[in-house]
Amino acid sequence: MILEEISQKLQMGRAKEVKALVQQAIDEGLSAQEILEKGLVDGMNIIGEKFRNNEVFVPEVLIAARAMNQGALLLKPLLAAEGVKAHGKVCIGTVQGDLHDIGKNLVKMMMEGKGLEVIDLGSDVAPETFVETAIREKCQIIACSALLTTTMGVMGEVVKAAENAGIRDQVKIMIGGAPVTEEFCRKIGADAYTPDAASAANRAMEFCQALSAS
Ligand code: B1M
Repeated sequence: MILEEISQKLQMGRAKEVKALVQQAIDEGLSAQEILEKGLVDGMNIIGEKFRNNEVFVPEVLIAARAMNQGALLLKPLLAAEGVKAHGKVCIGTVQGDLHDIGKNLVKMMMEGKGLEVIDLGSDVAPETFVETAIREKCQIIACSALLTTTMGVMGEVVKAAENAGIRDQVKIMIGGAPVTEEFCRKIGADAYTPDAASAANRAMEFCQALSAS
């Protein structure tokens, strides 16, 4: 079945083949949502689980994500036309003073793989930029990454900036990155620490589902 084939080729990182199969599925009359969820997202979920279990590593995830993006590009206009709404909106960035963005990019890709809309603020992002973006774009989640012990403190400033802007009860603040811990998360008053990209995406989905149910 073509959707299974899309999922498998995505897991193998075969961007060109994924793109061609997605086009074939569109031509055969499958809906964009079905192609997205049962083909692309399915493949990305499997890669995410394997990554979490150390069965595949960063390069495999990056090439799978590239294949996902190629396929998703073809679906984007169709999804808009079908009126498929994203499951939620996240703004993500690496905090001020920190230029490490590989982990952040993986988190972004996994979240997109779950059907979330992700605004990527890049790296070296000031606390106010996270908060202003969340307000302007009506994000349910602010997601912060830090790789340096010297920059992880900025995550506490993001929490404070959200409090000062009066939006703390309207956004969930998620944090992660190699030096970050659950204890640190509690200390700064953020909502969730997750150790890897796949669990970050799962938790973001849980937050968005809970918010849309309330
Ligand atoms: Co730098 N660097 N680096 N570096 N670098 C580290 C982080 C370091 C541990 C190396 C070392 O000394 N052993 C060390 C930090 C020490 C510390 O603070 N404890 C370090 C240092 C010191 C520095 C500089 C200060 C070096 C210097 O100039 N003297 C400098 C700082 C620059 C700056 O940021 N201002 C620097 C620069 C760089 C490069 C630019 C050369 C490059 C970054 C390129 C880039 O990102 N575009 C770089 C790299 C590549 C690394 C290492 C080698 C690899 C980091 C990486 O990408 N890992 C790193 C050493 C190491 O980790 N072995 C190191 C792969 C990535 C997939 O993992 O980002 O941890 P990670 O993401 C994971 C999880 O943490 C999690 O999910 C991902 C996977 O599932 N995750 C989240 C990440 N964000 C999340 C957010 C979430 C949830 C989960 O929720 C929102």
